[in-house]
Amino acid sequence: IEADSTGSSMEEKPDVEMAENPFEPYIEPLRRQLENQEPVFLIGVIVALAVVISSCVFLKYFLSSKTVRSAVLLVGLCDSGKTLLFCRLLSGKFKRTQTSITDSSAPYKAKSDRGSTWTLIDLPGHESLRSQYLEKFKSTARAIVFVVDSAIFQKEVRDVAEFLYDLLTDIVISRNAPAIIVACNKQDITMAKSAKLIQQQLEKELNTLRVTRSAALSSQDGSIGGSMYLGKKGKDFEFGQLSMKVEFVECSARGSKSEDGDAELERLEKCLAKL
Ligand SMILES: Nc1nc2c(ncn2[C@@H]2O[C@H](COP(=O)(O)OP(=O)(O)OP(=O)(O)O)[C@@H](O)[C@H]2O)c(=O)[nH]1
Ligand SMILES: [Mg+2]
Repeated sequence: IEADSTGSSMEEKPDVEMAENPFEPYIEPLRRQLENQEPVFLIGVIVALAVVISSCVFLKYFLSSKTVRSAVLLVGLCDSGKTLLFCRLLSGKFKRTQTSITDSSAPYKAKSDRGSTWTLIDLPGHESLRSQYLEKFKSTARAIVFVVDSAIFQKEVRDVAEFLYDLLTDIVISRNAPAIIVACNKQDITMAKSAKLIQQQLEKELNTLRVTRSAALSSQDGSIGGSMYLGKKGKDFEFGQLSMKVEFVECSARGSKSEDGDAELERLEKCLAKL
């Protein structure tokens, strides 16, 4: 039985090969045609093919990089108001919140004529979670809303600056250069610091941090361990020196009329409309 079955399969083999190559009758005439052509014609065909292939590769890369970076991240220290801002931006309504332990996301339609839709993502601010969530979403960020509690800014300035430093010197973030919007939240509280003052104090604090942190930088291109040098060497740090645009806006996710009233987010919404 074994000999029989092997014998029959060997007999069938040439038939299968014939059937598998339907282009066989065309190959020989094509080869003859090509042999008769001028070499210049052949080079032209090869160049044209190369152009078509490289255009396809370029288009695929260009389109995918455009579509992937459509996230607007809400980041900041614990209790700065990210989750309330997230709710207000999406529905306009007030919501009681609890400290976030995971991310949440939803489509956000910008208030512009174009009406682009971005994915708004609320990240947890807790120290032990914030870097792992930033790592997860940073490459998709079209914009990063860095939320600051303006009412207790003085007390938190060092922590705020440290977090912002990590974010601004991140290699992926500085390469993609998403818009950075520093939302100086809780402006309804009387003690709240203004956006201008927060910007000045952060520039000062980041300047100091740069001295302590950059002592660790050694490589020639200024990058080591996934971080870049902040701003321009030999000059006091200013946000204008960065590759990304950094804007400071005042807002209040709670609003001056507390839970019943509307939030005050016009300037933040305007920034998001420009993306
Ligand atoms: N007065 C005032 N309170 C606010 C404002 N925004 C948020 N809050 C309050 O601040 C507290 C913290 O707000 P959340 O939105 O939960 O803060 P969060 O940044 O998400 O905090 P984590 O999830 O822990 O990172 C809540 O009690 C909010 O009601 C604001 O603009 N003004
Ligand atoms: Mg939260």
